[in-house]
Amino acid sequence: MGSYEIKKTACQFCAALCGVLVHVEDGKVVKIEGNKDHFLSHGFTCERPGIAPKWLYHPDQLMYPLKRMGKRGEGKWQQISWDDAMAEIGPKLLELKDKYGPEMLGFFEGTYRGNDYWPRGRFATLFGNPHNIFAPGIICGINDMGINMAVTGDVTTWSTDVPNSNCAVFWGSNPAQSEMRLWTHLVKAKKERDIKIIAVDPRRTKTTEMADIWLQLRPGTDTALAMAWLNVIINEELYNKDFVQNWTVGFDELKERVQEYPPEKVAEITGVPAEKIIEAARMYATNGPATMPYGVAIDQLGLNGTRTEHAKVIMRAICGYLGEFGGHLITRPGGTNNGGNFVTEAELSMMERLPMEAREKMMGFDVCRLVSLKGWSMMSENIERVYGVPAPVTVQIQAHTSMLWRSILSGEPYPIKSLICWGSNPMAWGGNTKLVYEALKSDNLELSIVQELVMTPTAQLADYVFPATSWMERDLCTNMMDFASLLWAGEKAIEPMGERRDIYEFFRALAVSVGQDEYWPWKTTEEVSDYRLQSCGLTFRDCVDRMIVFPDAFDVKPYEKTGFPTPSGKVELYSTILEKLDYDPMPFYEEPPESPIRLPDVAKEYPLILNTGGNYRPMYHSEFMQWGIGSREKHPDPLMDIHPDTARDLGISDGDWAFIETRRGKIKQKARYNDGILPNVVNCQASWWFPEKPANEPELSGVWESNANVLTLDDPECCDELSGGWCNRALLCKVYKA
Ligand SMILES: Nc1nc2c(c(=O)[nH]1)N[C@H]1C(S)=C(S)[C@@H](COP(=O)(O)OP(=O)(O)OC[C@H]3O[C@@H](n4cnc5c(=O)[nH]c(N)nc54)[C@H](O)[C@@H]3O)O[C@H]1N2
Ligand SMILES: Nc1nc2c(c(=O)[nH]1)N[C@H]1C(S)=C(S)[C@@H](COP(=O)(O)OP(=O)(O)OC[C@H]3O[C@@H](n4cnc5c(=O)[nH]c(N)nc54)[C@H](O)[C@@H]3O)O[C@H]1N2
Ligand code: SF4
Ligand SMILES: [Mo]
Repeated sequence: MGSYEIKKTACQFCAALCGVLVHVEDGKVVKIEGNKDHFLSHGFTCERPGIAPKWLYHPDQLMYPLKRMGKRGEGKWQQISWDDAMAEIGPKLLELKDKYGPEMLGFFEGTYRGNDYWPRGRFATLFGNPHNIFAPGIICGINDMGINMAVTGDVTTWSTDVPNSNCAVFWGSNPAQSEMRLWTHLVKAKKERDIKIIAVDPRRTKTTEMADIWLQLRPGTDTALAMAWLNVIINEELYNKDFVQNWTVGFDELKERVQEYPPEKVAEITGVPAEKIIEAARMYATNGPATMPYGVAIDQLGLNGTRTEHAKVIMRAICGYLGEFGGHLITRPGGTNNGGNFVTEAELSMMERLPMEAREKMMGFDVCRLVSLKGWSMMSENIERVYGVPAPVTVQIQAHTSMLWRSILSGEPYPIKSLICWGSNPMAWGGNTKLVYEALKSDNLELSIVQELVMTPTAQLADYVFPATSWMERDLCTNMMDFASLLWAGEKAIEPMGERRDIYEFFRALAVSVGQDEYWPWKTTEEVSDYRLQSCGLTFRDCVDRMIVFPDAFDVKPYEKTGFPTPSGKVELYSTILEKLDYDPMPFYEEPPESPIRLPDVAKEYPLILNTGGNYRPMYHSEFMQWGIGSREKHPDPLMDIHPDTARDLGISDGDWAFIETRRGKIKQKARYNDGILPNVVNCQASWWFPEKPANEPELSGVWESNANVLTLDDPECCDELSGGWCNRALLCKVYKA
């Protein structure tokens, strides 16, 4: 007799976590549809769940743990059991810890694909490791969260409320490709009620086409532009006077600072006419409630990254858009908005057990101070004072990635000897791929562990590769980003295939292998979820039925009851936390590190400005590159946007392969004519590799051919001083026909 079941969970192909119903026939996933009863997604899905069944059963999926037999990257593997592998790994980790200290270990994360970060946090704390987390998060929002927390205490950047907004600003983002659910809301809002839309982007996209105002700026000049908006908003008195008076400190200092950025001067820096700057600032400030979602381009500007985010936070605050529907909602850790409390991820990470001396060992502790444990400890005090629980830690902090590669190779400031990589492909995301490769190949690195779905170029260079469950094979219970009072739950649709394990079980196995057994009493995600929910009188199964716990978590102006979790209890326009961390307490603009103005001599050889990134469907970073599931068929080749006039001058026709070269290296992509990109700018897609090409050395599945990170810049002096973020945008390159 055949069986047919429908299982309730959330899609985890991206961070939107849409509620879905997974149809399972005879133990196999056959179809996925949106769940209309879901509190946030109401039945919406993008096209990715459509490719899920083919993806899940694709032959490239890993099923068993593997141990390297030959040299790194040679492709000689032996299947090994989890137990045997852990019996080798545990003693090795302890030996390295003994020799080099617990800080010798680093972790790679990606976009939080199991949506549970705390098992890594707990493991690191108990190991005595200063949370040496190296991840693209630092060029993707963690700096943004950090600056939000420093200025407002709350993380408001993710909880942007477009459906109720009168004006939405897309600054360095293109939701038409990157966030389909938000895009759907936007299209609907524009049809129904003429929501104002502003886009800030050097390149024409569907988002800029829909915008009422499109500011086409020179790449990397965003901080100057944002300061000019503030100049207009403050000098024309368009801000929310009540809010500024009652809920902020430092307004006078800010007012003085923005005088350095009159629109006329900023027009020269950015190339955007002064009238347009003024018009946009007025539109944002006078069409409230307005919202300004995060845009990842900003976080990838190196030097100027967090400073732009800083100016954006200030704008949201002084216009009175925090804690408002249609603006930016404030959610609180652990469900505290409505009295109920589940055990938060921060609590599960047991940070209180990590002594200050250990924390100070974090790679970059005194460098990227806003996001290292140095800044975190300062901010967490305020969070605990106001909310009674520690600040989120597992996605809120980050070590210095560009220091990491150098520390492996040079041993300075201390050597990283072992890496654990989970749900992440640094050979595709890391800035300056050549350096990433040298570090991952280096004999100085004594133990390299990857947990993956497929044999990525990164996994090909590891010592052990463990198979991971896809989201369809695991239970889900997470309060994503921890700050949210919401908690998502879902049940596995099918049992894990082969010997795949989820992140909890992966880190539990590692933990047991180094003697942390007593702190990991729960064997499965379901067991630990029951523990987390006990105090709410709920079980994991109850939550699967509800899908989201505490949907009433969004409170209007919750700060009126509690104040803001900052030292002063107010939004600190002049940030005392930044001041204490020895940063400028207010944002300012600097010329991008590799620009034609800063480096005119380099620009003679590399005359074009290079942006790398810009999402495209249905790929997710380096994922779904395999043929046969319906994604490569839609998007077979890597594409470079180039202005037709520029391309013709270079003898490049639409669709020609072209080389793109920077001082770091060269790749090739196919030219795509776009007469809406600035003529002196090209845009390359980011993390390409070709799973159909030969795996292992030297090709590593084509990771050298078209991966834009071969071109990107991660010199420590060019990185963001607040966060350590490196430069994927606003670089210098030359382009020629291949
Ligand atoms: N030049 C340039 N570089 C960039 C960017 C850019 O715009 N330009 N964007 C940056 C940004 S914003 C980001 S977020 C990063 C993304 O960087 P990553 O998050 O590392 O993304 P991927 O490279 O796709 O690697 C994710 C890996 O996780 C695996 N995976 C998926 N689901 C699971 C799971 O459930 N469990 C486990 N164990 N593994 C899983 C996938 O197979 C894939 O290999 O790239 C960054 N790099
Ligand atoms: N299809 C798809 N969707 C995704 C992902 C994916 O890999 N694929 N990844 C997810 C992740 S992890 C992230 S972080 C988000 C990111 O998604 P978004 O925030 O939308 O960012 P991008 O698509 O990388 O880039 C948006 C725009 O920034 C512009 N840009 C480049 N340089 C500059 C600059 O100097 N200033 C300004 N103002 N704009 C600039 C580019 O032209 C581009 O159009 O998308 C998520 N959604
Ligand atoms: S937007 Fe698409 S990929 Fe992301 S969670 Fe929703 S259905 Fe999944
Ligand atoms: Mo990202």
